[in-house]
Amino acid sequence: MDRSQQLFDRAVKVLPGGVNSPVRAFRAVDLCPRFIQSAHGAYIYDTDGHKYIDYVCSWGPMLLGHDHPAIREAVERAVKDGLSFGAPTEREVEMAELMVEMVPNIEMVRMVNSGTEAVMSAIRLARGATGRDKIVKFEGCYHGHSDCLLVNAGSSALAGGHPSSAGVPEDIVKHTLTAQFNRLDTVEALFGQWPGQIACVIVEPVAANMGVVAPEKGFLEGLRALCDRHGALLIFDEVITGFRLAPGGAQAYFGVRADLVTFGKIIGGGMPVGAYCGSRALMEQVAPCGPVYQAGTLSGNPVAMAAGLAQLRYIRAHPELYAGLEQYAEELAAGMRRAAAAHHAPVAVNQIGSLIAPFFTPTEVTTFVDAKGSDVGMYARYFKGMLERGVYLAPAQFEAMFVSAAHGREELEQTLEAVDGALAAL
Ligand code: HOZ
Repeated sequence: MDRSQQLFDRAVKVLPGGVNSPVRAFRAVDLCPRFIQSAHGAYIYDTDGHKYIDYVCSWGPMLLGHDHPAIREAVERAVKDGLSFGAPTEREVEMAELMVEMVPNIEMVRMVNSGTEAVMSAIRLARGATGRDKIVKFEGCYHGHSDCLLVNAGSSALAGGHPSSAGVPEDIVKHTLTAQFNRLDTVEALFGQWPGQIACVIVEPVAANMGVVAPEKGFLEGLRALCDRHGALLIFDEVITGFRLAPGGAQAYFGVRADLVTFGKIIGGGMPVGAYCGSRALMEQVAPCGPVYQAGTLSGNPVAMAAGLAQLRYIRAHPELYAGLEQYAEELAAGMRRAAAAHHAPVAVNQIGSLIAPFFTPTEVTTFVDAKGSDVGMYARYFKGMLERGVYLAPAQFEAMFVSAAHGREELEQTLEAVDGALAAL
């Protein structure tokens, strides 16, 4: 029995499903999860000494690859000064200044500890600022695990068969309205049905928790126009797209303005961090300036800020890295399509920036309905084939593949060889 299996056998006795976050249990691919020992550059290493090219990248934040020296050294320096103070530090100011400089349309930042917290707080702020209760989200979009957003959610909520969670009171979710991603008419209908009652529309500008689905031309612009017309706020959940599509995130990439923007792990360079941001007028509604309450001892944690600052400073100094990320992802996606055609495998490969998702379906995937139509059993077999060939993918269909700046020519060729072998063996 290998070490991962031994650890998993112990884990299931003391952790629900053997894990601290559902997708890691590998249930969607019907395997024992690999327990990870370490990671460096484009690679992760499991406790059994196997080496994998990593396309999970901690679900996105390892944009520069694992164990990047600039981030490691910044963390080592910060640790020497102390781990947590529950009081303001210079790094928080530097971090907020840097974010305001890099991200369009934001003037103020509130740091929190995760994407879930950021989004939950942004929704509270949108409701507080507009005096309205209803919110619009998209089916298959995932915004963390707060009560009002666990309605028709994506990611592991979807893969595990519980897109709307038990334990969430009907009274709370009655204010959550769901529309269809890339279908503006469904949003327009909700505004028609609930005039003057919708506080905000929240969207992942690229849906990346149903696989990866890019916004069609005009979709984000249309959301902006609808929100303006009806006095609602537009929230971009940039937990995945922030600092990944571009240094300015999806607002910069697509040229569409959001009223509030939420970030997650990527601004911590791998440490637990999140933030919600917006105009001064909106953000000054948050306590202690205004009546919207939100707080946290670990918010702006000095070690997490050091890691995040190092990552964002590196990105700002090396904007050329985005062209490299995109080129890698384009070549990988093109190679995956070629391999699928050669093996007569029904695969639609979606790619935008450094995000990729293969869907096991013969039709193109532009909506959640299309994504849900893909063959998850086939994805599971493909996942296993890739793992056996040294490539670590997301262990569920409804997730993204993340490329890092540490992925190079060698990794690209090895991955494409693995794709060829895994598709041939399906
Ligand atoms: N919800 C995350 C994927 N979209 C997974 C979090 C994790 O297991 O680390």
